[in-house]
This record gives sequence, C-alpha cells and structure tokens, in this order.
Amino acid sequence: MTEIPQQRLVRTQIPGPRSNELHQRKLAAVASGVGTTLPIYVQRAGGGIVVDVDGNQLIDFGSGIAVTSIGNSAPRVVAAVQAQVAEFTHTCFMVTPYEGYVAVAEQLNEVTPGAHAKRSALFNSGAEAVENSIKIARHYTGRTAVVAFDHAYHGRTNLTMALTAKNMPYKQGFGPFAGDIYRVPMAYPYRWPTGPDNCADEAFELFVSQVHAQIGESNVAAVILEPIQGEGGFIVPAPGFLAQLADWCTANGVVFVADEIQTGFCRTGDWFACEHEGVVPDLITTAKGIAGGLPLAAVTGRTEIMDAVHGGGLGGTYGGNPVACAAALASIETMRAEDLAGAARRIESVMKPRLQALADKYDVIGDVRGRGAMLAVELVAGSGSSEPNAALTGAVSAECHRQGLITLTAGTYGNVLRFLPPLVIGDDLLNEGLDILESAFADHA
Ligand code: PLZ
Repeated sequence: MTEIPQQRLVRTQIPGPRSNELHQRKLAAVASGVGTTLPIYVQRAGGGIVVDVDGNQLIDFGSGIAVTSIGNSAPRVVAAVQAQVAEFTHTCFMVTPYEGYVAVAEQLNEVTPGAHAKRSALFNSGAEAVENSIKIARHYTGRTAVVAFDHAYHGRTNLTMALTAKNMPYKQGFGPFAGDIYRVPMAYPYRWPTGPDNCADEAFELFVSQVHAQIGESNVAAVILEPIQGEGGFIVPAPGFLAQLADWCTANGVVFVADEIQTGFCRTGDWFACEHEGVVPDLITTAKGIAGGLPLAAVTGRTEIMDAVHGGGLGGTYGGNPVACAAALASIETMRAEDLAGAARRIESVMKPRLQALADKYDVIGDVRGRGAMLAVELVAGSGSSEPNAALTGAVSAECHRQGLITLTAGTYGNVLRFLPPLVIGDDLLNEGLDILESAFADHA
C-alpha cells in the first residue's frame, strides 16, 4: 500500500455523499444504541490522517479514542499481523498455548511501573480487564467492597457500569448494577469548592472519612482510579492525591488498581501516567494503545495478588488472541524504537501553549489541562461563571468536523473538548488542527 499523504483535504461537504449513503445503510441495519460521533465512513488511515470514502482527508485528533497511538496500520503492526494470520489465527491459549501471549506478558511486566515481581493475564477489551482486576482483588483480599470515584469511566459491562459514574448514556435503564461498589469525590482541581490548592488534601480526607463511615476499611478489596480520568473529562487529579491513596491502600491491605486503559502506552509522555506521580499501583489495567488497533487488554500486577487466584479462575476463549498479541509486540517495539513517550511530550509542547493562548483570549475556556498527547479544554459560560457549556462544546466540535478535523468531546457535563492525536502526527498537521480549532472558537465563542 502506498503511504497516505500527510495532508488535510476537504473535497466534499463533510460528511460527503458516499458517507451519507453508507450512513443510511447503517441506520437501517445497525442497532440505534450504537452511536456515531462523526459519520464519515473510513477508507484508509495512517499517521495523522483518516481518509474517507469520498476522498476527504481528515486530521485525526482522536486516534479512535486513544487507541492508534503508533498510527493506523503502523508498518510493524501490519507486517506482524500478516505473518501471524498466515501461521495460525486461534487455538485458545487455555487449550494449547503459544509464545506470543507469553511474550506480551513479559513485556507488560517489564514496562509497567514498579520493579517487583509481576504476572499478567490477557483479555479482549478494557471493560473485561477491569472486571478481572476486581475479581482478582476480591479473591486475594477475601473482601468485596470496591471504591470508585466521581467522573470515573471503567466500561459498559454490568460490573463496569457500576464503576462508571455517568448515567447518560452509559447506565440509563440498564440496571440493576453489580453490588458493593461505592463512590467518593474526585480530586478535581478546577471544580474543587475551596480551590485547587486545597484539593488533594481535602479530597483525601473525604475519601478516608467516607470509607470509614460508610464501608469500613477492612471490607475494602480495591480502590480503582484512572490516573488521569478519560471519559470523565481528562481530569488530572490534584498533585499528591494518587500517592496518598496508594499509601492508604498499602496501610489498609487494599489493592490499588490503576485503570490506565486510556492513559497507558506513552500517551501522557511516559509509559504510564502513574509514573508522573511516582505511584506504583498493585494492579494496572491496560487496553487501547496496547496493540495498534487490535482488540487486546490486560491486567498486570504483583505476583502474590495475581497468583492468588486458583488455576482456571481466569480466562476466556479469545483473551490474548495470537494476532492481537503479534500486534501488541510490534506496537511496543514501535514505541521503544520511535520514542513515542518523547513524541507525546513534543505534542504537549506544541499544543498546550496554543490552547493556553486560546484560553487567555476566550473566557469560555475555564480550564486547560492534561499531559502529553492527552489534552483538553473545559468550556464554561464565561464572565466569571464556571457553569458547564455543553452547547458551545458541541458547536465547536461540529465546526472542527466540517473543516476536516476529528475532535472528541468528554466530561460528566459534556463540556470538555479533548485531544488525543496519534503520537506519530507531524507538527504541521498538529498546528493546522489547532488553526481549525482557533477558527471554530472565533466563529462560535
Ligand atoms: N477504562 C479508563 O477509557 C474505554 C469508551 C468509549 P473498552 N474508553 C472509551 C465508549 O463510549 O464506549 C475505557 C477507558 C477506561 C475502561 C474502558 C473500557 O474499555 O475497551 O471500551 O471496554
């Protein structure tokens, strides 16, 4: 295949006629509960560009929700997948195993935070990894309660819906939810009532007192937290909050689970977001960026916790599929060879100052936050009011789409524009995307 020119090209209205035709077929064939952010139908994608069926070339600030960090159809992944798919496609690792699964586990044990002995287990989706982290933590501790946070997102299966904070669209009408799950406030600096400086300590005090009063420390199996919250709005916890939680967990025999499904694999400028805070989780869940777009997920953690589970207690038909494992090995190799953590830091150094300048110009931008190539702006009413502004968020995002820039929104209040470019995107496309964003603010703010 020829390489995709790294250029934006808008040939038709977006979406164009062929996309519209396909979208009519989608509406007639696909369950309407499966939503669409931007109904352009994709033909090819690579680097920082997505090509649609009308020949439009859009700049990608979404990476399929933080998945194609190494770029779509990255050369090493294409080669590894093609080779593996011609050898064998599936045997089920629990029936007759193969090297790729073991090699991925070895890599995960090496790249995740902490020098302690680790083990990994592989699954298909992020939600499945989260479910298994809770199974393992409960089994190890012999306890059942799980603590999650405001604005958390952990998936759409029954147990992970219970962990996810936001009702619409994730939970509405889908209950009853799994039991013994408790929610506590998140250290959300921008919206902390007494200001960001007090946020970490006060949020930690609330955590301690609520767990004590409502659950009892000795009943808690796990505390689960995204080190930067993803769907909840790219909320970076106040500095020190993560470390306080991790220490509390250690002191109380509780398993600290870091859900790094969105933040992992170089996205935030390091292999994992916990590293910025010097925190070593007991268990870590990964997915998304792990395998360059193929479905794979994992739980990695302390050997004594992972190995507490009886033989046969963990698994699934497809977990650690050989093709997905080949893709993961090629992805991790790409991250090392191309220093994609460094690339994420470069992206931050280009984007953050420009987002900050935009915030200085428009008072409807209440907050600029994030790390590496996981950045966001939170939109508010302005003129001193921090009232969430979902309408403007939608309008700016739609304008970006019309101009050929793929943007995503997020946030409990739907008022966060988030940016997740592939880590291999060039500075030209990055700046062009930011130009489009600026013009969208000029038109709508
Ligand atoms: N944990 C931190 O970000 C997936 C969800 C998109 P799955 N986030 C994107 C949507 O609307 O469904 C995610 C995450 C964190 C868990 C998950 C779940 O991962 O692979 O989607 O199951």
